[in-house]
Amino acid sequence: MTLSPPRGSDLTAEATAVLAAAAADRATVVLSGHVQPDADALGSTLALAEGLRRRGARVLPTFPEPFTLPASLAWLPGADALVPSSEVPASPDVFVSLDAASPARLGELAPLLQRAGTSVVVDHHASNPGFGRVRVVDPAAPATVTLVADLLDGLGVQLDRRLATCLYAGLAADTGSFRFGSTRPDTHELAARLLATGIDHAAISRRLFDTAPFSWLGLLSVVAGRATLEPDVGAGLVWTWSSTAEAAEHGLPGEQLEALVDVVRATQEADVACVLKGQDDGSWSVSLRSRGATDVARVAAALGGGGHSAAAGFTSDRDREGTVAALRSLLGGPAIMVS
Ligand SMILES: [Mn+2]
Repeated sequence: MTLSPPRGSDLTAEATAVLAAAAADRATVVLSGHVQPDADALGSTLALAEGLRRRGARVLPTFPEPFTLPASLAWLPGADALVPSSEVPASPDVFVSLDAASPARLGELAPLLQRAGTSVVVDHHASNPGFGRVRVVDPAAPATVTLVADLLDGLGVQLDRRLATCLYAGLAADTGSFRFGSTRPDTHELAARLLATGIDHAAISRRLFDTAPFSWLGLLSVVAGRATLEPDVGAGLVWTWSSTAEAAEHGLPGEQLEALVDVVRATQEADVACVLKGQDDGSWSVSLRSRGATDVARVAAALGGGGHSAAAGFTSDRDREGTVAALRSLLGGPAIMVS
């Protein structure tokens, strides 16, 4: 059986050429994922940085402030060599943005898009407006790491366990462990290549998805217990809330709020699940998930955020009720159903 060439080959050709030239010139390359990086943003950053380093580039992998990683990600190979954003050059030869749907998601690193000799944007968000000089933006890609795998192939970098661990983390996270609709035949082909390097995929998944302190169960019980079902809003809405302060009452860091939506979104009677996460500054970080009938990327975009049709988010400076009210009025509108 002959496998077709990588799907992203046309899309990645120019970026591969730019990165290969940078590596050959021993150029300085700053790489960053989005603020509060997830497994896809961080896995993409670390894998591409390591690949470029092996090809000769001077790489500085970083991410925007706050410069802290959740325990679920801090173990990824290369994470210990991440450079604080304050320590990267303001005008590197190349700046690579990974998994960031907009310049705003790069925080204080966004000016590097202009200040660098050139910029490469690698992303898969449907809401990406198009920014950066060289764009590898494919909304059909299930994860940014699949685009990074294409780039590594183009650069002639051999996948080994270290690279495959970073790529698999992003792939498993963004596909919901290959459950989401974005998973395609070539997604599994890439997973097969990654597993063939000998990675411990069970350990990766356990660390990413199935590890939480015992006190998380207490937080979950409170948050699940106050969930509200509104079956008549759009195709049904279920929402609940928590906060970094409430997490702290349970002895937990704010990162432990992120997995709550994965429980809430199982609600059969609601197409849209929403978790409002109160932040230290009083704003609400809002996670939205769809069971398929609603395009939550459009909902989030209308509220200043972005994402994918089945998983998106936004930040709200309104109070809790005001934020839910804004959400209700959008979900009741006509333009957000998946056609
Ligand atoms: Mn992603």
